[in-house]
Amino acid sequence: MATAFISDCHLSDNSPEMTQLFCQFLADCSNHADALYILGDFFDVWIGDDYLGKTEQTIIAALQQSRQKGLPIYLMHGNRDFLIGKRFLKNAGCTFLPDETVANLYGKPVLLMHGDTLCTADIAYLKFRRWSRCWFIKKLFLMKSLQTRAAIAARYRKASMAHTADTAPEIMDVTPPEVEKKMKKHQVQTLIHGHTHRPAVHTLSLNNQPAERIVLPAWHQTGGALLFQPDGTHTLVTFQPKQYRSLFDQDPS
Ligand SMILES: [Mn+2]
Repeated sequence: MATAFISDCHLSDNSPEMTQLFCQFLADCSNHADALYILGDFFDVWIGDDYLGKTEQTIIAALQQSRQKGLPIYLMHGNRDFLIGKRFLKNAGCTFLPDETVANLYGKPVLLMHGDTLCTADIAYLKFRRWSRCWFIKKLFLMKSLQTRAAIAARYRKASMAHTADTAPEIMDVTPPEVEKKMKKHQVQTLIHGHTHRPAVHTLSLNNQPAERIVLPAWHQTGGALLFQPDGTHTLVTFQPKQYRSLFDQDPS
């Protein structure tokens, strides 16, 4: 058994092969994993729990099925899908995790984050984040028609792409002092996050002890996950659409 972590799947009607790949991965997890953690940007955009397109419906049905099979599923907001609300969580059978949650992984405290707040050099984004997460801004947005919300989301998406293209890569990455600050605050030696789309295991020294920061892969052409074993060892894995094979089938026989 192992615990699986994913983030940045960016599921949408534009990439049905990734939705299908996620469903295969999820079915695999419900047969073999202890739990699944989704650390944000699961969906490419979320304009409200009342919008249920093809992708949303497929995913809710699949999550529900896995939940019924006994797989605990945890979900954190990302910067794209922070409007996921109670109705979705209930329908899908997911437990909500606030950003900066310390999970107990087989006895080891591990800090879980989406990762956007670690990129403190990107001041323009952090300003937008503060504004957009304001409860009344969210409420005002959700009061608008689905059509208007979709149009606003598309406009922000365009602005965000322009911002990404205009901003130096190091500004879009995490700032090491912020990583250390968060890890010290939560007294952990392991941090798992997504968002930057730069999958890696970074080792660092914290309080004179070895520590690590694990960055989850984004789902572009391939899917990817972190598998965390009960003994604390872990692997980042990737898998292809149309040729999915169990990630857990390692029984020597
Ligand atoms: Mn993100």
